[in-house]
Amino acid sequence: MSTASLVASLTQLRNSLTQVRLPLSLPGSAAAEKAAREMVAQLDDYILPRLDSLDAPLLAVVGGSTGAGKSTLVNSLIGRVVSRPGVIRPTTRSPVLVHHPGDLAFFQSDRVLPGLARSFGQANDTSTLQLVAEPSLPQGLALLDAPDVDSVVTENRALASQLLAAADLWLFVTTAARYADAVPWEYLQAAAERSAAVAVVLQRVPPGAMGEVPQHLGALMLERGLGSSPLFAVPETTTDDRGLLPDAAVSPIRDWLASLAADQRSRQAVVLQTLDGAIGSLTTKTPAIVTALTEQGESSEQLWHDAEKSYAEAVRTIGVQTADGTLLRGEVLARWQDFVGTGEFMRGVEQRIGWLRDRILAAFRGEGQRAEDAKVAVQSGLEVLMREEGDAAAERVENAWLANPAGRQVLERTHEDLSRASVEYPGAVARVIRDWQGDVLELVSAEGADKKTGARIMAFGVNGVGLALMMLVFFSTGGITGAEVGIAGGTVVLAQRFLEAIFGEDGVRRMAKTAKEALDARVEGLAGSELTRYRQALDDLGLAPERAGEVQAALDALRSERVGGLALEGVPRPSLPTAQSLPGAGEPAPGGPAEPVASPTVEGEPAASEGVMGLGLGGIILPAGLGGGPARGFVSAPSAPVEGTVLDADAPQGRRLEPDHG
Ligand SMILES: Nc1nc2c(ncn2[C@@H]2O[C@H](COP(=O)(O)OP(=O)(O)O)[C@@H](O)[C@H]2O)c(=O)[nH]1
Ligand SMILES: [Mg+2]
Repeated sequence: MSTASLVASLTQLRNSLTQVRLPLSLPGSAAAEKAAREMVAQLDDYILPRLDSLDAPLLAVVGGSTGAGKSTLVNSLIGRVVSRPGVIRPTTRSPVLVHHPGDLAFFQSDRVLPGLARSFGQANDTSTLQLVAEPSLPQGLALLDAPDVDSVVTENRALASQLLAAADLWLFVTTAARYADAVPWEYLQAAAERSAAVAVVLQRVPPGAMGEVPQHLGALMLERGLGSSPLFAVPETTTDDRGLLPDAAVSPIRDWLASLAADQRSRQAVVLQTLDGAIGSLTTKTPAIVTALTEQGESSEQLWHDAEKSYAEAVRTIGVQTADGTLLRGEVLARWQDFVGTGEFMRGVEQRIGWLRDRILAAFRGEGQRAEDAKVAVQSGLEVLMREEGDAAAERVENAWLANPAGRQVLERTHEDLSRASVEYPGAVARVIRDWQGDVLELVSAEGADKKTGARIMAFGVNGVGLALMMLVFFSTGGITGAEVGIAGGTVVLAQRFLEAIFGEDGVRRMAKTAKEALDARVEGLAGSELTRYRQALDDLGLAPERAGEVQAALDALRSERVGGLALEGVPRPSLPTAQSLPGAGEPAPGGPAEPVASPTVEGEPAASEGVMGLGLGGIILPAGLGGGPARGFVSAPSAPVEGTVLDADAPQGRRLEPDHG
């Protein structure tokens, strides 16, 4: 795997994630949308810039809850006040990044955290990073004092998360009084899940609790996957007039940081661990986003299906009722009978067909107002049917959508009244009927192209012939059989005989079929234009059905890039520093020199020392004593021996503990 191809697949993932829109609020969609946003931010703020310059300085972000002593810690590590400790809260102050002057270029550019402006003086907004150059800080290490993770100010919290996501190393600060609080643990848990390099600083431990509290926190860390992270316990002391802690209280932390900074391989180990963890967490978080995208698409599909189904039903109902005789009732029948003449000729149709024919022919010759009335009756009969079915279809869709959370959301968002047919519908219905009547007349005229037939049609008038054809259509599935002929049936038989006399039996059958198909097609078109309202409402959601596949493809590409974890071309994975490699860490442990020291042990559980995957420095580190004088900063580190001691729960405070091999 080359860095370039890893960067390419990460960029592909980034670009597809920026397109993620989950407009329907479904279970998990808000979380997935937030995750996608955060993943893009982490790619931009950290992963991509870090891959671009693996040897850039290590950024240690100091995070934790309000008043935990983050600013105090940063100041005490540096030996001067670079970040004002907060007294009045909540305050919005730009986060302070302390760096070696030689590393300025790395932090001044938009290589990391490109969304934040840079300032060299105090700034008071959450979109600026205040840069402070500090010559005593070792080159290759920068400290960032982040806002409170539990700030009451939303932007502060968001910025704290963003900064922690951009950290090579988290220096997580908590206090003896509040280390069990939920919010900081959510962050620590998240760090553990993506195996970010973490060190925990436990502030303000009362002298009497030195044996117990760090041990308990260590056990919690071990339980939650942070067993390989070092835990620094800082005793409760008074701060000096500048608000700094005594040097001895923080020197183990400073020495540890300095030793990391001094050793390029250790630095790289930290970077690779966090980077690998961050990339790994992208691959574990992405499937939920693909699922969320798929679910949005499926919901929208389901809603579209509901709409289509309902309109298909309307089309079917109209199709059936324009053929089964339903229409040949009331006005249509009355006007048709007015037209052809009523009364006695309805009797004995079959026997007296010859007489009837003469009667009908006579009636057709007399067309005029009566033909017009019958045509209007046909129009309004069809209109009533289509409008009723149009409203019923809309109502069915609305009910189906109301029964579905996604449907309710679409109904709420749309400006259309989807509870009934569209305002254009009645006009469209009238047009469709007129057009169909036009189709029928055209059909009749076309048949009339044949001279003999044409002459007959002319004799009766195109309108009358067309009307007879419509009557036939309306009863085409009515199943007329001699014995069962009712009044409607009788009139239709009349029409049929009449038409057969002009066009012949086959011709009539063919024309009736063509006319019916033309009607069905027009009704289908009508439903289609009503359906556009639903299509529009769903399209307005802005879902892109191809998105899920794109994100999945990017994920697959990334997965195939990092089979077996991050191992970059030309960047050998360094072995991680162990406690023994720290200056002054004492003799190697008798059982195994490579083991880290004194992981917090919990009864019945294995010591964290068995997993040397983290910083390789799990364990609890206590200060040796508090007589160390005022804060002195990094100047003399790391040549001075580490003053920290590693806690043994059973040993008196301040004595070294040999590794626990139990
Ligand atoms: N006595 C004492 N005060 C501390 C200690 N650490 C922090 N403080 C005080 O606690 C308050 C909050 O500290 P600060 O560093 O601003 O916390 P932050 O919100 O995490 O940055 C300040 O007034 C500090 O002076 C400590 O170890 N001992
Ligand atoms: Mg602070």
